[in-house]
Amino acid sequence: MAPSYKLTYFNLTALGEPIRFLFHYGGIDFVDNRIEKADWPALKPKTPYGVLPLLEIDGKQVLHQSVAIARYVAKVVNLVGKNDLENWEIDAAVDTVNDVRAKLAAAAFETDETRKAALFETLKDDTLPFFLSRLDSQAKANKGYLAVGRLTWADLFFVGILDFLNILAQQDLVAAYPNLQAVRKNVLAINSIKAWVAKRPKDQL
Ligand SMILES: N[C@@H](CCC(=O)N[C@@H](CS)C(=O)NCC(=O)O)C(=O)O
Repeated sequence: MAPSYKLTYFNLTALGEPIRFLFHYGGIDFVDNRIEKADWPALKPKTPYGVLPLLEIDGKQVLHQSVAIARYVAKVVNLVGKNDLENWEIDAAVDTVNDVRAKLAAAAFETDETRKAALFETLKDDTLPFFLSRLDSQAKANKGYLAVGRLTWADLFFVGILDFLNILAQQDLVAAYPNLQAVRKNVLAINSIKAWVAKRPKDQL
């Protein structure tokens, strides 16, 4: 019997969306369990590290850490590399996207307005051009994908989290990067992903 999956996250794209993309890509049923903010304080102490997302398998095992969960689901849906070196390339692309996320989050969630403005200046002038130009070259070398010259979970990870990164950055991060736009286009052209994006909750961030 096929395993049953329950993904618990907030009503956000953010860290949950790459995992949702992977399930939809593979045509795998899962419960998309979205926690209301009001219910979170009661649930938080019952989670392994006090954060979401979590993936429950067959009501028994509880997996945590969004990237590790995405990698697990990527194996289930066959979007991983063919050998260790390919898997390194895919993992490195995902980790680089996550480095960008961490830098954006540090600025976006800064509460001191002066410090926040300075962090956004550095992002605009240095950090974002540095990372995005390199990621764009990588996508060019891989013909519209982030790694190994074909679709992998790194692409679904990037496009799944991109809406959230754009909210943090207050801009479309790929606007000046045609090869990253190609990655987005390639992922959003996949029928199952297109269908999911068309029907997913609209009130989420
Ligand atoms: N490294 C963890 C980070 C998880 C994380 O920070 N989740 C946030 C939401 S994006 C959370 O649960 N925040 C609620 C809280 O800290 O109380 C992962 O990737 O799963």
